[in-house]
Amino acid sequence: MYWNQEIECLPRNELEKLKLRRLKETVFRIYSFVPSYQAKMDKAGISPGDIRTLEDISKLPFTTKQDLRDNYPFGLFTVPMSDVVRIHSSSGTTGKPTVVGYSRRDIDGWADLMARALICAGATRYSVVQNAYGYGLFTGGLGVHYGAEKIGASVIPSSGGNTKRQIMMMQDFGTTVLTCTPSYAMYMHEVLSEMGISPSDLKLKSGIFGAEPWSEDMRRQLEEKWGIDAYDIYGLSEMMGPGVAIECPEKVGLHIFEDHFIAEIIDPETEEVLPLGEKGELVLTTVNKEALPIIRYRTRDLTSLIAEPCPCGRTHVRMNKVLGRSDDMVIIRGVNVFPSQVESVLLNIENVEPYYLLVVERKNNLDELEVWVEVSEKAFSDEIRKLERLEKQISKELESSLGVYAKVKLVEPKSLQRSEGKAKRVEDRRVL
Ligand code: DLL
Repeated sequence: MYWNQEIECLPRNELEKLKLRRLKETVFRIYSFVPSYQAKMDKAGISPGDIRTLEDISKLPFTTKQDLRDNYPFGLFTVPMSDVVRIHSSSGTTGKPTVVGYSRRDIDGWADLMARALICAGATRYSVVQNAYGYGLFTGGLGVHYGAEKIGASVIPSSGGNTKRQIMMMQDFGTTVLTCTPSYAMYMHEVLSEMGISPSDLKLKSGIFGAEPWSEDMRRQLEEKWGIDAYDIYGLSEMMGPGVAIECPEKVGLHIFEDHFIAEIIDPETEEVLPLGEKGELVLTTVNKEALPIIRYRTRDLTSLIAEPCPCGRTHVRMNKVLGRSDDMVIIRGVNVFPSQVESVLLNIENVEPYYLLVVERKNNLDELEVWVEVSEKAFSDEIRKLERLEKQISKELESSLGVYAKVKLVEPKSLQRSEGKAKRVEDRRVL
């Protein structure tokens, strides 16, 4: 049930002491080795010695993605390159990619965290883990891989793509745990059905899905379609990769591994720290990283923290499912809309498939949202009148849930692009 019960169930007061000790060390380390962060601290009039309590963290300056870009590629590392044993990098769709580095100790620590995460989500040494997160510069593949090996599971490093072969391996190798993005798990199920295979012919018991936002409704559909338990795993390259937080079988919030990361929630506008339980932007600090420690990283992910103890016995704070990234949020006539909200509405409507795209355009200086929705084969063969009725129904339900009008465009079954990794949910056609 636990990989490291002592740490995971550490009484809060001891956990706080451990966090404070490690925070002080981290601040000292960065101040000594990272000139750009030292300059920021000097400018804010704060020195490492000013961190005396955990609350003092709020005095420290933030780190943003821009800081990583400004220091591209290795400017924030606190060890010489001879001590760096691994590099990962984001795809960098805009501007320079962000580059992260790991020392031997970091890689061991990450493997240990991922071992804790996988066990937390019910995997064991008897599991056959098919790891369909991409291997390569993306942290998903190798991150999960090391943790799964560490717990002694049998790992199939299938990586993303080649979906028919994935399913063949699932059948032939007796996969019990599938790890991939939720959108890829959905697509895999579509291919499984096309191949005429029933999930009951497989040994699959659970899925550990993350790397992109997904709604509770998506969880319900994945669990029903596959006949599995679906767990949410969260992480980001800047902190390490997957394994920052994960759900336990209670499935109410993701435990943040606080002996490695300190979490705060801030108001993204005012940058004020919000009281526990309030919704805002997640800010994370690494307190056990060697090569690339990062203080108060603005994740841009919106969520809230849950302080109540969890029945599973873990004492570490939980975070709610991430609503979305502020980068994916579209503002339509002043109303903030996240793809995951649209997803929740769509997945509760009959004859709608779990594939959709938000298209944003600017017409006459006004932003307009169009939601492209795939309909089921059955609905598609219906008469036009019925399709029009469905379109109106979706539009009405979207409006009542989002608080803003969105035009709905029904599209043919299987016409929207399928995802083998992170799904693209927003197409921004505005020329700004
Ligand atoms: O996506 C690491 C990862 C790999 C996590 C595999 C889980 C599983 P990045 O590519 O750096 O790292 O992207 C990080 O993805 O800031 C979130 O916006 C989003 N994200 C990751 N996990 C979740 C999740 C990996 N469970 C960015 N729910 C983060 C919602 C998630 N969003």
